[in-house]
Amino acid sequence: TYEERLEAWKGWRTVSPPMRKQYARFVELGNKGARDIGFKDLGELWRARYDMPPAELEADVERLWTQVKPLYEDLHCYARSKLEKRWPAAKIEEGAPIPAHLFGNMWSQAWSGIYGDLEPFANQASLDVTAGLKKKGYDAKGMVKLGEAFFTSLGLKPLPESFWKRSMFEEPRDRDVVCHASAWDLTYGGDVRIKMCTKVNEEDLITIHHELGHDYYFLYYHTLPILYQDGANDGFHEGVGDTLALSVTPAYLAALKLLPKAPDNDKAEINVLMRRALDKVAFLPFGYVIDKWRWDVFSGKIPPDRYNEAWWELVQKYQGIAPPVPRSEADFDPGAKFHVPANVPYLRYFLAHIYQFQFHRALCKAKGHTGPLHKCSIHGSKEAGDRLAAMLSLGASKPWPEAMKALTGESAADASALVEYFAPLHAWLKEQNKGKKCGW
Ligand code: X8Z
Ligand code: ZN
Repeated sequence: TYEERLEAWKGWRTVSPPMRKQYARFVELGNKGARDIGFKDLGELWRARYDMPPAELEADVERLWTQVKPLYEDLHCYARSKLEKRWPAAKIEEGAPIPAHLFGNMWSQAWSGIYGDLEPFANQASLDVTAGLKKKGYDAKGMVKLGEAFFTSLGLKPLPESFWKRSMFEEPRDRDVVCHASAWDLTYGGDVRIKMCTKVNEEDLITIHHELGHDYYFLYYHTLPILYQDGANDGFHEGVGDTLALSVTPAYLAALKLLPKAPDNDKAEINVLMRRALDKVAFLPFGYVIDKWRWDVFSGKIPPDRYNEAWWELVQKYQGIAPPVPRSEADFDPGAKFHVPANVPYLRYFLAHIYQFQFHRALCKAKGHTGPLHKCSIHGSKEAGDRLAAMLSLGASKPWPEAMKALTGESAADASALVEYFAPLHAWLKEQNKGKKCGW
C-alpha cells in the first residue's frame, strides 16, 4: 500500500543521521590525504583517474548526460502519468517531480520493480524470469553456474575450483555480513571470488553476471605486472558483466526454458525495451548525482550544514524526483546509500551504463549480428569472446581510450549506442507523451 511504501522509505533513512557528523570529519581527513599527495581535494583525486585532466573528465561526463537526457525525460514523463493514476494519494502533478517512494527501489535508482505498473501492453508473454527460476528449482549456486556458462559460451575459460570453494553465494544463518554484492581479487593464483546474499530472482541473476564480469577481468589481467592489474578505468570494470547481461534476452531465456517462447511482434518488443529502460535509462541521472554531490562536498562547495538540502536539489534537478515528506538537516539521506558510507566512488556506474551499450554494439558487430541492436545476443559467439578477452587482457596497461579502441574501434565514450538501442522505445514514448507537460 501507499502507507507501507512511505514507511519503508522513511524507515530506511533512519539509519543515516548518526553518520552525518562522522561523514563531515571523514571529508576533512580524506581531503587532507588528497592534498598531501598534490590534489586540491579528494573529489579531484577521484576525477584524476581517467587518463585526462579532471576538468576535461567533468565536461565529458556532462556531454554524455546531454546525449541521453531527452530519452530519460520522456521515460520520466511516461512514468509520471502512469504513477499519477496508480497512486492518487500521492497527488502527482504534471510538470512536477515524482515522489521518491513509488519506484519499487529504495533509492529510485532502477525502476524495473514497478514494471507491472508501467507495462506498455498487457497480455503479452511474461518477461518475469523469477517465476521460471523458481519453477526450475534453481538455487544460488545454480544461478552462478548459469552466469559462468554465458562467459564460457564466448570461449572464455571456466572459473577456477577455488572460486566455487571460497565464494559466498548465500546469506549465512549464523552471522551478520555485508550483503551488498561484491567481487574479490585475492591476487595470487587466480583466487577470485564473489560475495552475495543471492535470492532466487531476476535482479540477482543479473547481478551475478555483473559480479562475474569483475572476476573475469581479474582473471584476464592476472599475468600483467601488478600495477597494471586493474581495469582500463573503473567504469570498464563495472561494465563487463553488464555487457553480457544485455545479451540475456527473452530469446536466450526461452532457449533455457526459463521463459515461455517469446512472441515476435512490435508490442512484445516495446515491453522488453521498457523493462530494460526502467533499469538502464532510469539509472543514468542517479549514477551522475551521487558523485556530483560528493565532488561538491569534497571541494567545500556544499558545506556540512547543507548536506541534505543540496542532495535533494541535485536529485530534483537531474532525476526529477522529490522526497515524499519534508526533509531537513536533521536527516542525512545520502548516507542511506551503500556507496557513500562505504566510500566507493560512483561515477564508475554512470560510465559503465554508457560503455556497456558501446561494448554491446561492437561485440554484436563482431558476431555478425544484423538488425536492431536490442535484439542481439552475443551468447555463443567466439568472435565476440575473442574481442572481449583482448580488451580484458590489457588491464590498465594502456590509457582507457586504447582499451576502448581494442574492443570497439572507437576511442571516445559515446552514448549513441544506448540511444540506438532504445530508439524504438523512445519513438513510442514520444507518441504516448503527446499533449503532456513533460519535465519538472
Ligand atoms: O554496487 C553495485 C554492484 C557492486 S560493484 C552490485 N552496483 C551499483 C549499485 O548497486 O548501486 C551495480 C549497479 C549500481
Ligand atoms: Zn560492480
